[in-house]
Amino acid sequence: MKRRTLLTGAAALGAGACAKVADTDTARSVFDAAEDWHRAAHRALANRQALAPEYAPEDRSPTFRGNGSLTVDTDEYRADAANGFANWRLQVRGLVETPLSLSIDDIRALPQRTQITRHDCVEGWSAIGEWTGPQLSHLLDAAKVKEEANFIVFYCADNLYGADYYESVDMVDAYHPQTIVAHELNGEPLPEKNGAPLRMRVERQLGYKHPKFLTAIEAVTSFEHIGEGMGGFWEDNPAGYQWYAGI
Ligand SMILES: Nc1nc2c(c(=O)[nH]1)N[C@H]1C(S)=C(S)[C@@H](COP(=O)(O)O)O[C@H]1N2
Ligand SMILES: [Mo]
Repeated sequence: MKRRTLLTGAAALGAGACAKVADTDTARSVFDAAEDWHRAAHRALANRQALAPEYAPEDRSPTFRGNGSLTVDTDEYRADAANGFANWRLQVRGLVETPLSLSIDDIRALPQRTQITRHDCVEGWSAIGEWTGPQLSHLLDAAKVKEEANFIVFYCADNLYGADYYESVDMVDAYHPQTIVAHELNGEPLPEKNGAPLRMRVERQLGYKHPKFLTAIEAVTSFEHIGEGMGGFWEDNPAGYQWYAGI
């Protein structure tokens, strides 16, 4: 959490230290530089924390297409689906004080957020849908993420072109209010093609950063050791999509 430390440091300098050290020209220019830097950093962070546009119910696309994996091609998934996903568990693990293993009922019992947003796929299509689920921040707070965690990694049940789908985001996106673990689309349980029973919505990012068929959430310092080390399925792929896909 270097960024947080730096922000705190700059804020502390701005708040207290100035009165004592700003008596010389040198100290003054150092102080001004810190002030400028702090303002710029704060502006950048505020921009990352801004909400994605939300839409009205009548704006929802008549059908929300499925893209990439449309199911999970395993007997286990078929059995889970036939059973209403009663056996599905979402693990919250890694750099946390209290690892969690949550059922779909556990997920439904948390405070819920519903948001109607536009999904933008890098391949050039968009759709508007209404998503419901708990904010990821609730799960992270319940598990008590440790200070040294820099990223949250999402693991999925599906394998696409021979690699397991996964994704990762930084802590700004992880704690963004519109980052939710969705179990409903347009008021219905998530359809299989859209990632049943759980998928992430990371509304300030392009479509490939919204992993479907979610099985685990892991807090890490670095994602170098996961997959090919680039932080996600499409980032690892020769197609080479960017890790940061902010919109
Ligand atoms: N597990 C998993 N998640 C995934 C994908 C996938 O193939 N597998 N495709 C991604 C891409 S590229 C997009 S655009 C969206 C598509 O979501 P949808 O199927 O609900 O339209 O899911 C993303 N999440
Ligand atoms: Mo996509």
